[in-house]
Amino acid sequence: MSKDTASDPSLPVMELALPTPAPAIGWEEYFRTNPPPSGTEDAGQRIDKFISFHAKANRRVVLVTSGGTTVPLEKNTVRFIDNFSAGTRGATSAEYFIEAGYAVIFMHRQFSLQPYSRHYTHSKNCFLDYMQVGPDGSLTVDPKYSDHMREVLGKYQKAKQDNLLIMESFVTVEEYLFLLRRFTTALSTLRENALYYLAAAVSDFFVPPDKMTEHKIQSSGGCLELQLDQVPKVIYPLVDTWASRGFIVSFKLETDPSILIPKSRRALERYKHQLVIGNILSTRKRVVTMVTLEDEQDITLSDQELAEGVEIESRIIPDLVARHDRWIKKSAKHAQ
Ligand code: 9Z3
Repeated sequence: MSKDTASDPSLPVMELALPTPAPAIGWEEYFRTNPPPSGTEDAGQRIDKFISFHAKANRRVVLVTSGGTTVPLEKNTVRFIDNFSAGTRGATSAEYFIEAGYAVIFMHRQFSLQPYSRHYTHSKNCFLDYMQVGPDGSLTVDPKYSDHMREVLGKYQKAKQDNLLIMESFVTVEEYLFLLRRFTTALSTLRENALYYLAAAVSDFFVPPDKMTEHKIQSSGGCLELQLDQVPKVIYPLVDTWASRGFIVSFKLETDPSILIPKSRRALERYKHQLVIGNILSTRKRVVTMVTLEDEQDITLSDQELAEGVEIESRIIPDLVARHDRWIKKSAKHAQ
């Protein structure tokens, strides 16, 4: 709350404004006091089936989270706060994981980019621009695009035929948290064969249901002052319990390059997972840094590679697969 408003009781204060900062809620209390959003269990059962299908084939499975979460400000939501992410990182990575032989659980923000279709959605072209009508009235793909489309279509159909991709969506941070717990717990049955690739941009702050207005906030109430509670850091239980034994990769997004590596390393020390991929908002498509407790390695694309359309995920995923190989071998050695 701003000083002026706090000291002048005659000024209107919205229902959302709180006088003192609320203490951060722990993850156990969060899950105890919030009911699971509808659809969580149905999605969980679809994922159970997918995992057991691939467990029989002894195939590795990766959970890719992708896109940004929203934080609704009203129960009947008109307004919400959003986190930045188009879903490019997650959708692109999912394709390269499939190419590397993994089955992919793609947990994404509704309407953000998806594997394969990403080549044609959210682009400068409307999908109709890829079509043409022949002299006989038949509808075909414009030959300018057909080579590329044939290649993408082939990969998409193969992924579908081999049941290598399942997609489930979230919108709010609450839906994200409940799905994440459900899916990681299910995937942990694969132990070291599971990889967790947490690329979604997750809100750090939210309005808990008991502090949320039922109806649309009225502008007639004056300035809107918001105080948001902290979202519980679920990466603690994720590493410790839900996904234990799997290879866990989180992303760190910063805008100030000078804090990227220290903050990535601090996350590793705190949560004790295997790898943080650090990226800077403005250069995220050209350079990322693979940070472990021991070292850090940049993956960088040259200007020429960028101009040729090389995607940085085509370098990130093979690097991760090699790390995951080593993780599996190391765990097998320990077990002997
Ligand atoms: C990322 O850092 C992703 O690489 C991007 C991808 C969101 C930058 P796009 O989808 O963008 O290609 O447009 N994801 C994680 C972002 C995040 O919120 N990280 C938190 C943090 O940095 C930890 S969960 O503290």
